[in-house]
Amino acid sequence: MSARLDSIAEKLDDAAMGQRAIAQLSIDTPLSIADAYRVQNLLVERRLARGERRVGVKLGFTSRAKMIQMGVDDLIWGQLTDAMLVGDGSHLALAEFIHPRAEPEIAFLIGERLSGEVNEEQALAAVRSVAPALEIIDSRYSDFKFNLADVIADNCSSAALVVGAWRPLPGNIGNLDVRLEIDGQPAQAGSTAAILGHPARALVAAARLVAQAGLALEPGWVVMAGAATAAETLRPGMRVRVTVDGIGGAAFSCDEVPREKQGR
Ligand code: OOG
Ligand code: MG
Repeated sequence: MSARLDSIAEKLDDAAMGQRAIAQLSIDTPLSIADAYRVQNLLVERRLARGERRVGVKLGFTSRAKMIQMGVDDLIWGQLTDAMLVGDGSHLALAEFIHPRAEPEIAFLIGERLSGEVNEEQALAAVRSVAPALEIIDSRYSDFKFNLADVIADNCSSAALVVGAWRPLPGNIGNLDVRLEIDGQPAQAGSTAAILGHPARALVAAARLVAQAGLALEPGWVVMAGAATAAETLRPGMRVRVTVDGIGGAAFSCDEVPREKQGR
């Protein structure tokens, strides 16, 4: 293990734990994509060493809306742990994050081990159920500014996720309306078709990418397919809901931020 990469992982971990943004690495510590994934692994190892458990993976930048919002041009994947799970309908403590945003997604629950080169039919056959989901992303970099290597090292801005009720895969998930509401008002609208043309392709990509890292999508794991629309910045007291036609909804509300965290 490279001490240099581990010290970068430590810096990112400290930033997340202390809710303090750091400068993007590419300014003075540019990383290759391969090294960025090594840093991500070291970062996740730190979480596992604290007792967290792997619960799945997430895809990032599977939609044009997200690529455009963040100014990047390739698919990325990150790792999810149980500490990131937030119950549907519950409160999110904003003080635990730096500058969190929410985005509407769909989540797959893996029923059968999936890894390597698979086609869309094989990928969907390995799925036990599907759910509407909200991802809470929180870049550890100032102003949410990063390049691909930066964001990969930062475990793809993973911070928390809210997964709605699981249900069997409906007949066709290729073009379902996805809506994000804030305080009861429409904020973002899209379609599952925005996710790589069809969200099954996110599963295909996840199976291929984890295999390159010597892993598999394991039964019981969650795969977040990536946001169908741009993300929205969270503010104290906000109520956030996703609705995916034919799949259902999921929601959370933001707590008020304690006084000492205000004005950051
Ligand atoms: C990186 C994470 C991207 C998605 O769904 O596209 C992502 C970020 O936007 O900070 O989770
Ligand atoms: Mg996401």
